[in-house]
Amino acid sequence: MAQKTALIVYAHQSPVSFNAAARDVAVEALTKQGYKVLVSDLYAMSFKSSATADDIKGDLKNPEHFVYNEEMMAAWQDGRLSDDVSEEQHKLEQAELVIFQFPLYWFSVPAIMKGWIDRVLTQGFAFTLQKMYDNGIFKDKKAILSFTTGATESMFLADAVHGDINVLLWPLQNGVLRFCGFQVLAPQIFWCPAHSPASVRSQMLEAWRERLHGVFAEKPLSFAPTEYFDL
Ligand code: FMN
Repeated sequence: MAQKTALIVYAHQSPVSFNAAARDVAVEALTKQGYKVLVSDLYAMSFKSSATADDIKGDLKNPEHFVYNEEMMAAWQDGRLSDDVSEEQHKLEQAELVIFQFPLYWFSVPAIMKGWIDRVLTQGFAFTLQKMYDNGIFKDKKAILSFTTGATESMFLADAVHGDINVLLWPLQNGVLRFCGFQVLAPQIFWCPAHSPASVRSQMLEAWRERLHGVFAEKPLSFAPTEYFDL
């Protein structure tokens, strides 16, 4: 049987950060289960975050009016995407599980990871107007947002200062992941590791390791089925 593959898309500048430790735990736990683990270390790769015409090799279809998604779709079809985008797409194709590991920046992913989303999940490759949500291209793949926060859990409640964490996860979990068909597993949230004692940080990492041992049996989060809507 072919070896299963997991991809960790990782965004942190420091190899001694909590995020790096969470990545290492995932690499170890998944490798132990026989998975081939690919890591895209975005800062180490100096991954380009801006979606521009440089992502396309050869002539543009319409240089007078550049439309990024249309040019990217045409380039994907013709094998003219830049090498960095193609390489990430190739990793994603192989992966049954994708973990996005990042520190929460402004209620979202860091810009470098948003760049990965903008540039790698091109129309045609990651979705079409017919293939999205329940019928999405990546419906056989699972994805997890695994992230650290600066704030505490009690600050991210519906009646607390930052509001319900699920509200800010909606664009990423529904608008990006589920839109492309991914089965979205529960987010892994490491609350405020920078201000937690070492013992709490170790417990958080151990809980992550423990979770990853059963991760392939986890039931995905439920979203409203596409058939509820007129598309
Ligand atoms: N923490 C939050 O709880 N909410 C935020 O919206 C948020 N935005 C941030 C934006 C920037 C640009 C930076 C640098 C930090 C932000 N933080 C925010 C704090 C980081 O999430 C926190 O420092 C990080 O998760 C700690 O993980 P680390 O120890 O691995 O660096």
